[in-house]
Amino acid sequence: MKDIINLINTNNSFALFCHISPDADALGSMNALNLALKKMHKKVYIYCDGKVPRNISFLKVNLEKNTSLIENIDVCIMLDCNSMDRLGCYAKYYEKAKIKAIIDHHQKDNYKFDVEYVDSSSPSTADILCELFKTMKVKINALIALNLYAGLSSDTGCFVHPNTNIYSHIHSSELIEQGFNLENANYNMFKFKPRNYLRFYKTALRNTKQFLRGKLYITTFNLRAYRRFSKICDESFSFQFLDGIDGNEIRARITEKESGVFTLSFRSNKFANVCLVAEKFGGGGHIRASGATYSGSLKEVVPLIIDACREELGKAK
Ligand SMILES: [Mn+2]
Repeated sequence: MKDIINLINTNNSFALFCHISPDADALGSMNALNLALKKMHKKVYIYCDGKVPRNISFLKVNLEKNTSLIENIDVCIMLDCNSMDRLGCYAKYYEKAKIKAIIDHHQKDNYKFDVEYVDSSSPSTADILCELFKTMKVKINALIALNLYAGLSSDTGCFVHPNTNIYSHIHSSELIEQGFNLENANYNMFKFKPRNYLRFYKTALRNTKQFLRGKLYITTFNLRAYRRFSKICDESFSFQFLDGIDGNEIRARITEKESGVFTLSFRSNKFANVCLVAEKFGGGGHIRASGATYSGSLKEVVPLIIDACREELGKAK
């Protein structure tokens, strides 16, 4: 933390980056740091390869598109991710940075950054920033608090995932004290469903199959289904309806985003380490939530997923 504080105190301009297909922790953390640095009269631009999901538009994230601004920046910081490929189209700009820094809570990658503030035991990047701001005595206003709350509550699944700890609750209570609209934030993040949700739900249900005697569910969206639903519905919804079914441990989602290119996402309930499953496909993430990309065909990838999950499930007694 000392190094990050020193970095902030000794530089004046910052470009912040978070991961592709951003979630509330990626965008909320990045925006909270953006607002805090601006309060310290720093020049800050924020970049993300992806749209702000509709249900977190209340975070008021204003993404910068002009990449020529990055050229004269002192420091580039990536948040809530640990590798270049997670930055999507902005990786090449980050790579050219004078000083490369990272603030993150994922398992550390091999890449060497100039300044690193990584705590993989932390439930969210937002929690890490809560500690940083406290130490730096940054006065948090309601909008900064809202962005941090969104990050820490979403990465803990509204305080139910096993990563939830006493600090998630302590930080959250300190943030709520700043007086943002808590009811609105929780409604949008944890209850909101898009208008055409039922159509999406029916298709998702039809495209879900059970394997390994129900321990594994795989939901598939081919290119046609993806194109139809990406307009109406954030894909994260496709996991929610399968949450917590007795006897199930792993849920996998295969989404064909381009012809022959599949995004693989994994979630586990209680014991399976789906980060190891994703790593088999060159991806990564957390023990309970992970992802990867696969190029090939659906016919090939389904048995590979089943094998990888069988091996992971076999480790449990
Ligand atoms: Mn996160």
